[in-house]
Amino acid sequence: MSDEPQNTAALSASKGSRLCIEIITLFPEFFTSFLQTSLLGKAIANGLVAVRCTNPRDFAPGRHRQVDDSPYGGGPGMVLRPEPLAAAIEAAEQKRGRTHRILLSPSGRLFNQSCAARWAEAGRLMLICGRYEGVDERIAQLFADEVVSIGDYVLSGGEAAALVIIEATTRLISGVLGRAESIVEESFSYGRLEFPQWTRPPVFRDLAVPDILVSGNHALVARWRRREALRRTLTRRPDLIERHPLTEEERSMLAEIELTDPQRGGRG
Ligand code: 6GU
Repeated sequence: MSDEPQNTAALSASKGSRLCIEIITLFPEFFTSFLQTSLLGKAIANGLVAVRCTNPRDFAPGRHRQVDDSPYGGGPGMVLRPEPLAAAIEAAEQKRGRTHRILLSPSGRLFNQSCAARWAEAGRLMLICGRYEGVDERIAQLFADEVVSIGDYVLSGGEAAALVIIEATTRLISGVLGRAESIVEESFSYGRLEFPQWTRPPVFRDLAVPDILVSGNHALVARWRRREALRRTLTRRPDLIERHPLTEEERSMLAEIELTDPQRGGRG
């Protein structure tokens, strides 16, 4: 009875890393290729980030190791029993230390960039993945520092949400990303979508790259990009404008946007 399945124990070293993520999951194999891939894989190999999986099934009693049961009060589906989850959480922390514990649930508060920024500094983070129709409420009461959802849609379990959170959080740890990528980062925090980008060829299927981007006038390019970022935000995410009101420059850009494109958007 091990709380460190071989496939994931090999993925990380937990001492001295900037962030150690403990995952409580019935499906540790879900994470294997993700954790070996690309920038995150490198960060783990370099010891910047450590990830450990603990499987509640390893702590479930009996020959059948049953982790779920039918809900009190009736209704369809199964609910995760509290004992195996509690035992998995406590075993991980007894071995490697207290964590900031996050229960993943569609009924949680919405995850966003500022959660990612906060958790990147937490040192030790625990992501508790639910499954089936739910998790016994006493797990939230006894263990969760936060209950978090990644959006208004339903997933069959917390595993895909954990991947999202791991990627968004670890890319904020210095050394995980290259310098160029970290600059792009900042834009979400100030409440505007990214400006559109082009690369070669200069014409693709009759669509040309905007002239200004090849003008060599850096100040004009920068202002044009701020305007196009505003245009996109107005069309696709008006809620961001409400939370981050227009600057004086942006108010002057509004007239230009309406002139250039009365429908403000269309495709793309
Ligand atoms: Cl964290 N879990 C599940 N099961 N569904 C979700 C979610 C989490 N976030 C959005 N939908």
